[in-house]
Amino acid sequence: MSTLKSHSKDSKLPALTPGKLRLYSMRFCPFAQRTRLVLAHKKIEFETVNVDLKSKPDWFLDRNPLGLVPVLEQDDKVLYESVITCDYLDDVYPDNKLNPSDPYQQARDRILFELYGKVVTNYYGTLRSQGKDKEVLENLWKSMEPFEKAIKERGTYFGGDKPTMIDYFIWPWFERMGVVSVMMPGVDLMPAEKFPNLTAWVEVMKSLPAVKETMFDTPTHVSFYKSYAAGKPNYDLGL
Ligand SMILES: N[C@@H](CCC(=O)N[C@@H](CS)C(=O)NCC(=O)O)C(=O)O
Repeated sequence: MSTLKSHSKDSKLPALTPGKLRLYSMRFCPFAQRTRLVLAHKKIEFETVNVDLKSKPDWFLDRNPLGLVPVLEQDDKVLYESVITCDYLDDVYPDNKLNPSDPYQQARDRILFELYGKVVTNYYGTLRSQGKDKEVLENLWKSMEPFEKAIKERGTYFGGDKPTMIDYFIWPWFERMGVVSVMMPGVDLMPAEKFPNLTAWVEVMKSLPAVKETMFDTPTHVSFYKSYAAGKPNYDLGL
C-alpha cells in the first residue's frame, strides 16, 4: 500500500493480499486511533486504507454498512466498531496483552469506560461552543472527575504500572484537549490544578511508543478541526 491519501467514491478497492491484515481508517479519527494504538502496542503488521468519509466508496460501505471507520479486514473476516476491533486484536494477538486477565478488573474497567461516553459528548460540546458555554465546560469537568480519582488510585496508568486497554480507549480525546485552548486562548479544558493526576498521566502516555506512532500535535488537530467545522474536512492534511 503506497498511499495514505484517502480513497473516495470513484476509487478502486486497493488489491487485497491473502493473509494480510488491513485497517480502513481516517487519519484524524479518534475511534480509529484506538485500533491503531492497539496495533502499534502489539507491533502487529497491517496495511492502512484511508477512506474519504465525505464520499465513501461502495466497497467500503459493503464492508461496514454503518459507514464508519475503523474497519478491520483479513481474508474473509471483516470487523468494525473500535472497541470490538481492539478486543479482537487482543485475543488473536495475545503478546503484550492489554485487557486485564482478572475478570473483575476487566469488568471494573468497562464500567469506567461506560462513564467515558459523557467525557466524549462533553468534549465535543466544548469544542462546538469554543469553551464559551460555561455549563458545558462544567459538565466536561464533572465527567472527568471519575477518571482523575481512578488514576490517582491506580498509579501511573489506568493499568497500574503499565498501560492497559482502557488507557488506549480513552487516550485519543485527551490528545485533543489542547485544541480549544489554541482556538480560544484562556480556555483550558484540563486545568492542571483541577486534574493533577490526569495531567501527569497525559505526560507519561505521550512517551509511549504506540502513542508517539499514532499521534498528531495540537496545531495539526486544530487545522483538521477547522477544516471539519467549515464543512470541508481535509482528511489528507499534511500529506
Ligand atoms: N462507534 C464507532 C464510531 C466510529 C466513528 O464515529 N467514526 C467516524 C470518524 S471519527 C466516522 O467514520 N464517521 C463517518 C460518518 O459519520 O459518516 C466506533 O467506535 O468505531
